[in-house]
Amino acid sequence: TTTVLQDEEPFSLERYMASKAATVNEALDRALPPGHPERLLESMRYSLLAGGKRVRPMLALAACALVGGDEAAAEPVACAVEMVHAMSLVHDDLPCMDDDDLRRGRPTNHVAFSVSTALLAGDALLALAFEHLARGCADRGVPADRALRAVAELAGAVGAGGLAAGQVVDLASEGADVGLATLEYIHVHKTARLLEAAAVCGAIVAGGDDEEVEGVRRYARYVGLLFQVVDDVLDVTRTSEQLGKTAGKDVATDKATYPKLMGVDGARAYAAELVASAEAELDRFDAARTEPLRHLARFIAYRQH
Ligand code: GRG
Repeated sequence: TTTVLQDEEPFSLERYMASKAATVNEALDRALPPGHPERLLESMRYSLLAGGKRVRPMLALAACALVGGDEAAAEPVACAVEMVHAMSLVHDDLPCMDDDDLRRGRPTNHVAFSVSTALLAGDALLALAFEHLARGCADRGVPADRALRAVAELAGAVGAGGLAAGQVVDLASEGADVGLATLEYIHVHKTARLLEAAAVCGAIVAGGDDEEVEGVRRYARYVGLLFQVVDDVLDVTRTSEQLGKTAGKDVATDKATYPKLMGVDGARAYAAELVASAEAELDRFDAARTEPLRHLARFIAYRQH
């Protein structure tokens, strides 16, 4: 026998994220302009289309749906925030910044191409982000005032009050005795601000009111900090496991971290506080629409690696 009405399957974050990532990857592929100069476009594709969890696009789509919007309206936001994220990673890896050779398990952009190409590919991705956002909103009939607010929000997250601020303070803090306030400043600007812009812009293009938009902003900020606190705690756990295996070998720990500044238990307690605060922000919304964001916060809090 068949039943007409079936119980809905329980929510699976993994399935949800895989499906959003697939949608976004297709849209990103279409968003990259064809043509010349080939080397520049190849370098842009290299960093935009290979790997990445697509957490920021997912936040944009989920925040749009959260306030009752049609997810298609947030596609330009989802792509734009991922373009900004990709360019920030390309620039972050450059010799004048963190000087990294590997990213997502393969050579960094400037190693695979060249420093000058990587620099320009980053610049071009940043410009493309805003072009795609503005054009995409217009094409989808997103009201111009919403589109403009989204553009301003994203620009704010990138500039001297956002990623660039976080990076400059991070670079200046290398080897310095950094306190909790500076550590938090770096993470809020390097990580939380873009996550925030992703969610906020998703809610804005969907027509969320000010209260909804600010609730979404606080949720994303808590999640951004949570991400870093948990990362730091996992680093300690991993390091002590490694130390067990390679007894006597010292691991470089000159960087300020939450466990270092508040102890492992203190950092764990802070993470618990952050996930509770993030979830509390969702209580104002229609419960049926909060599932993806609720599960994302819990996943970030309780992940094991
Ligand atoms: C903004 C003009 C301009 C320049 C960039 C380099 C820089 C200034 C800022 C650094 C930004 C940076 C690298 C922040 C780290 C953010 C972070 C938490 C990265 C890891 O994000 P995941 O885990 O990565 O989402 P995947 O690989 O999954 O995409």
